Amino acid sequence: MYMQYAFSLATRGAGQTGANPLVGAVVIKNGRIVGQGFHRKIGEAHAEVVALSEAGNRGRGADLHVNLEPCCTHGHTRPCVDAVLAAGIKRVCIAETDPNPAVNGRSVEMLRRHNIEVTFVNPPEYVATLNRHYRKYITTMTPYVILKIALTSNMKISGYAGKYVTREPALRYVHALRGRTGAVLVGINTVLADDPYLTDRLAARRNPARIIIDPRLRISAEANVLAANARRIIFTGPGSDREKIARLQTLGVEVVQMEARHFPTADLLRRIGMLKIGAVIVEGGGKTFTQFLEERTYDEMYVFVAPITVSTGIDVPAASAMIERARPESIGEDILYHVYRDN
Ligand code: AOF
Ligand code: ZN
Repeated sequence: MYMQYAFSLATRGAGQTGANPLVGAVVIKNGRIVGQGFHRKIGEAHAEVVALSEAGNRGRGADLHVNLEPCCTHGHTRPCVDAVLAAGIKRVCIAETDPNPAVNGRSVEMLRRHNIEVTFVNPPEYVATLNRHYRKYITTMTPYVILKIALTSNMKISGYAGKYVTREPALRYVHALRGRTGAVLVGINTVLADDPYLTDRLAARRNPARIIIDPRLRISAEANVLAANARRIIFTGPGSDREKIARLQTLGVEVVQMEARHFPTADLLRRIGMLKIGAVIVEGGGKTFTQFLEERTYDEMYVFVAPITVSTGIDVPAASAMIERARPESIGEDILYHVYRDN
């Protein structure tokens, strides 16, 4: 029960923790909650520290329930194991060890060496999914990649039918997905054609970081996607206009210059990982989507199909092949195919 509660606290950090995990912690003394917390944002206090400081002296002899093994590393913050020892906690219940190679069971050993009981609580079903993004990132140093595309029923990316192919509630679904993922990536063609905002309109505070692939730096400084309500990152090629780069930087835009105009997605993902982004949703257009698909550098894919047909528009044959092995699900009038890449 307490672990379930720790999980629900952990999910409150979704989309905010960047390269860090989702962690919730509860301190229990004599059957009562005396402290609780979650990891709000990368760079800020860890869940255990929040919960333990709320508990204060009541932490002596108490149990700590936390979904992830406490850390023993010095990063933005001091090691949580030290805080656990200092607080006089008697028992630590965890759901999984920290897949970070720098932790990975070391804290469990350390706690046991200090005669603190460590219990693994049989994780309910969703423990495997809770830190799926983090597990990929921390073991590969590249972000978890979600592909998302909206197609007409004749499998084209609409060339003219307006910005939105799908409608509510599929749009709402995508906004929530952006908020949970924490970063959105698009190619420059999509920016020029649609001038999208790529926000999480459901929770403006959680606007995802926005990454734009723009080899020739064709973006306008006034593009909606560059609105200063989140982190904005442009990947460009060699030889892009230096003055324009400087101007974008004064607007707070991060500009990364790659060695070539065309770069493999694997290189791109390594660079995104270096920016401490743990998960990204690739929202097109067709060329960007197809490149990730063909280079097999994605982890999960969402294809929305709307009940309209267009005669022009970009064909995405790779998407039609993928959805053949997916189970369709209705989202309002649209159909969603959700698949994981099979390894
Ligand atoms: C926990 N509880 O709430 C988090 C943990 O740079 P830092 O100090 O934020 O440390 C990041 C590392 O700490 C991260 O890679 C992971 O191993 C752990 N994150 N651990 O016990 C938390 N956020
Ligand atoms: Zn920690």
